[in-house]
Amino acid sequence: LYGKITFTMIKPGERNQENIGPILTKITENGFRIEAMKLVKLRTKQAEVFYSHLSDKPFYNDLVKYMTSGPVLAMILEKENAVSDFRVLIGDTDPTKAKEGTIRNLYAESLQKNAIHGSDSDENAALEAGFFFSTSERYNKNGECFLKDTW
Ligand code: YYY
Ligand code: MG
Repeated sequence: LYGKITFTMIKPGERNQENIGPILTKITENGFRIEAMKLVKLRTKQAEVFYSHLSDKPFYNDLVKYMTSGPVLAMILEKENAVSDFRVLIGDTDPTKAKEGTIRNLYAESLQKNAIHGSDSDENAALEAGFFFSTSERYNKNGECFLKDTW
């Protein structure tokens, strides 16, 4: 499992909601399998914990406010080299620097409202996946629930 999953969320906002279809198409066309998915509105505390490693940054409070302003579409995605391949697919954090055709290049509104999150390491992918989903909400490619004995 380790190395084969990444965690993502389509960020809040009207524009992102409108683009959910095209963004999901990009993701699945690039070989990622959806292992888990749900629309969920984060509580302030949850967003603070999710981004706690950025708590000393000047943009932290605004980031937490934005990320709790509406529901996010949270997903666990499976693919070989999921974390690094997905970071390539979403593009640079700053959409003005994101390569053409990347999700952030196509759909971001600004540096803050940059359309989508992607885990930055296998360790964080596992942590973030567990933060949003229980094992009973995760499905392998045979459509089976990720119960303990199948991991
Ligand atoms: O991993 P990634 O999302 O690409 O960037 P991070 O450095 O982890 O920052 C998380 C999040 O914070 C970013 O997606 C947008 C926002 N942000 C910001 O609002 N202003 C910055 N100068 C840097 C990041
Ligand atoms: Mg990050």
